[in-house]
Amino acid sequence: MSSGLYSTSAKEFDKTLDLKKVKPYGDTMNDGKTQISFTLPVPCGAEAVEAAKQLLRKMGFENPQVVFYKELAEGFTFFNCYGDCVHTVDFTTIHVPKVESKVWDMHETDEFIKEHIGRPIVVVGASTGTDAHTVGIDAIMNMKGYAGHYGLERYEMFEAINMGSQVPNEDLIAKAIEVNADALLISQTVTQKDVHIKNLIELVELMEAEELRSKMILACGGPRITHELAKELGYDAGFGMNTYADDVGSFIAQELDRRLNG
Ligand code: B12
Repeated sequence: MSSGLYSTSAKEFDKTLDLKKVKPYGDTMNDGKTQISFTLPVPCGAEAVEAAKQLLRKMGFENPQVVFYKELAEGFTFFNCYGDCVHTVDFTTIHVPKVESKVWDMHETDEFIKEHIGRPIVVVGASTGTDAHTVGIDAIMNMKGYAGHYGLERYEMFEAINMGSQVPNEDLIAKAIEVNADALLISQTVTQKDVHIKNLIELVELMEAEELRSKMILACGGPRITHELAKELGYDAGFGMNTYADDVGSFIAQELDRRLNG
């Protein structure tokens, strides 16, 4: 939803909303009500609850309340808490770099490819490196898709090859050369010790060494991926949470058209 649409509907809902001073909404506008959960490495009990409340105050929450707590394991306590956030952000100054292409559904994208490219677009996808998470790349590529949005395998005008997970960058590149891919789709879920950055950079370096980088569209995705990060790492686009095949499919179609037809 665009910020413009959001501001219109929320302002209609409550005239006290000031987009220059936005804070969390709970029961009433500007109440700052926030739910937060965390674990402390202390034994479960009254002292643990007091420690959680003191921490909430230090985090900037007024009226801190622990509404649920439970021992996770000996010496560890998990908390669900509420507090009133006193801080605000200026929503009107926020600018987030995003993929700029128009988002179409499967039929619109297929029609565009027929008309402008005239042949199926070949896409190879994988979850690379040690990353074993397959659900994200499957959501984008598999026939059944995700949340009611068909995946690229379902498209008439995409030839989609999903290599699965834990695919070494070298194998991905070999497949891309074998099938003469137009685009590569990389999924990265695990970000511990920035392993996703390492894997993503390594792929770009290998492609550059093979003089392939400019010949293929390169997009990555995952829960911690942003378009901004992807661009920084040398990718053409990055997609985060709540992405569907519609987003990346229409991006690839428009980008390939731009490259082939100017
Ligand atoms: C299922 C799961 C697993 C399963 C994976 C099974 C499988 N076949 O995929 C198993 C049990 C194997 C697993 C293992 C591990 N996991 Co795990 N796992 C999860 C879990 C619960 C769900 C992930 C998921 O499927 N999400 C649903 C999909 C649809 O969402 P998504 O991946 O974000 O994809 C969407 C977008 O990101 C985007 N997208 C994704 N990829 C791409 C690619 C492109 C090209 C595009 C355009 C878009 C796109 O589109 C998708 C649809 O909208 C998450 C926690 C959570 N609730 O998210 C932890 C989580 C991801 N796992 C985590 C961890 C730490 C691990 C392990 C390291 C645990 C361990 N110590 O062994 C191992 C790592 C194994 C490995 N070598 O990779 C952490 C990652 C933390 C981090 N930031 O690094 C999480 C967040 C859990 C946590 N809170 O700690 N895991």
